[in-house]
Amino acid sequence: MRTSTPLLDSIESPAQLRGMDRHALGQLCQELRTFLLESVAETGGHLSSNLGTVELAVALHTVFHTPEDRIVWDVGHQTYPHKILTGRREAMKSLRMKDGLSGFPRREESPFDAFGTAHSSTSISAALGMAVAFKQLKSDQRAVAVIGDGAMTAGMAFEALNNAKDTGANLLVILNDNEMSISPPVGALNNYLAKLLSSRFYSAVRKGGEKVLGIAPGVLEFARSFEEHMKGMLIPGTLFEEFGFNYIGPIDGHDIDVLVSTLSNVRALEGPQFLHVVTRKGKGYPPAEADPILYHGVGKFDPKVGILSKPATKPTYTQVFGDWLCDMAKQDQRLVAITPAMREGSGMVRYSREYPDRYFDVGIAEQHALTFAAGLACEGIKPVVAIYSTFLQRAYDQLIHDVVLQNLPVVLAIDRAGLVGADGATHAGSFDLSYLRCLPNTVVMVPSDENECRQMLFSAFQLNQPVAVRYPRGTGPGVQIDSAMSVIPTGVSELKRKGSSIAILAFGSMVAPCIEAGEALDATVINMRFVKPIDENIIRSVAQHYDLLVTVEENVIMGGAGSAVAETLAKWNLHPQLLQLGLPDHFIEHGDPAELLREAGLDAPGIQASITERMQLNSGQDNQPSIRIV
Ligand SMILES: Cc1ncc(C[n+]2csc(CCOP(=O)(O)OP(=O)(O)O)c2C)c(N)n1
Repeated sequence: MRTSTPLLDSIESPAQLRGMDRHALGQLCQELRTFLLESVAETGGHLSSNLGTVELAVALHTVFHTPEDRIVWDVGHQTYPHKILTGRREAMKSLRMKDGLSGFPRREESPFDAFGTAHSSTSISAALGMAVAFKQLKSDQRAVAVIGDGAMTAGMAFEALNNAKDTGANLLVILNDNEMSISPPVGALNNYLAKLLSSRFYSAVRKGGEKVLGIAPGVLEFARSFEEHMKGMLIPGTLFEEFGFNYIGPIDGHDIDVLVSTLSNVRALEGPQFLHVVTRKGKGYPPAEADPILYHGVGKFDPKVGILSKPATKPTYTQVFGDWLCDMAKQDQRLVAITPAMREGSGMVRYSREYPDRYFDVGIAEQHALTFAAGLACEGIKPVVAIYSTFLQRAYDQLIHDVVLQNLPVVLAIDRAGLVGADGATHAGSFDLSYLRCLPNTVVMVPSDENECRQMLFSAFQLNQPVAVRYPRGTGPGVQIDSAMSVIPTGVSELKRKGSSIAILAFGSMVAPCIEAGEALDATVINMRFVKPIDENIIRSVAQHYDLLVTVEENVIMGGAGSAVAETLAKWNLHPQLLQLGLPDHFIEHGDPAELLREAGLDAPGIQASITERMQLNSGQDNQPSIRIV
């Protein structure tokens, strides 16, 4: 039974907020927080960060003339209050479900979603682009970037800050500082922000500032110059002032009065503004305040009870990696592990506790993570970079220029390869096989089950060159995992099933459904194990002995593992029938992972159906030349 939220229920558009008195806005925030909690508890999704942005979303939509003024939410995982206020309250039921609301802002979803985000630290660049466009168009529209202290650690955020002053555009950057990334924040910037927050001087200025910013604009200039003067006397300009921003804050991001009055005044200021807002992750829901990491991303739960620990099931690939990492670190002192701010998601919590001196959370800094690993490798250390497929995209040049070109032994443990489900297209690992296999010096392995994943990670660690092991989100077939580790010979595939006329060359997560399809079709099934080097011997052999070769991968067909097979056939001038199955040439949106795979035709019945269809097509064209997709 949902708590009643009469005021919130009456809001169909943020324009309605603009005439509301402060008391009503306070009431609205309360109802919004209640609705948010109950709604996310029913659907699952991001919780802690959204509980922290309730007042900020209300204040922004009250003060700024959205959607004409643009709000760009960094990462966008904290936009549920914004979605609820902008006509999507009812649709929250369908959050992250197929054909339902996205968990992130999307331009096609609403005119209030000014910019699509999900990968972090893009907001300042995008909002700056908008602010400069408004300047050029002589429009008085405003552009606002809302960025967390975690997202602020990425180089790209600073590249944008660095560029802003010269443009002189009316950009407002709001730093939503909750002193947390997903896990505790890392690095010097975090220490610096903590200093800004704890400084008694700033507390004083803040109190003064609240008053100052609440009074008439005429007095504001005087007050600001007084504040500038005070700052100059006591401490040098803040880092953000050195970048040419007018720094304001820190202010309490849960005090709707302070937020509305401050934002109203800031909206009237010209040039780049930087507002430091302090919020609490999980605000208003004690279990989430106490454990914001656990409540960062949640499944369904009962808010009265909180999240209960789940009974152990078969291990996820992430856990298989985390266990291997600890075991390998024990065996080899040279191992260090690096994560770009994804300790929990990458299964590294135990490792971080057992090997704190050989554990590096570098912040949301994938590019740095790769080049940092390259430097370590130059000096004989053996770095393992744990990274999601989708986030590795960001470090592609560092991978090529710093790691691969110098042939440095860096192990990439690539998680969330293939479709990821509820997070949708922004987080899908659809491209890594294509963008990795074209790189010289690189070995690319695709485990088909948990044990093979462990053995491949071990094998990768023994090689003296760049190696990627890419594994999917979630659990695998659930095979027994050998604690003993042995090397899998590079570039050698494994016969899984012997059949006739059809040979299925399966890659990674697709081996299990291919075996099922192979049973039904009496096809030979080969676990290819390596995308690079591809097993040329087996491809040459099956090309000569089977009527139809089928490649199956959880990666885009273009340039992927099937393309490696096609290139091998072309190289040896072999022309068997070839059917390439994999992800299509369009983005696959959010939804249930199994359903998405089914839609892509990559479950066992789908694979079987595609092969059958091809066989029928061939038999109907007996006198025609063979169709060859090479
Ligand atoms: C490029 C990139 N790397 C990693 C992530 C995964 N990620 C999502 S939210 C998040 C933490 C963001 O922290 P912060 O900006 O402080 O926001 P908060 O959740 O604390 O509100 C991370 C690392 C991402 N979205 N994009």
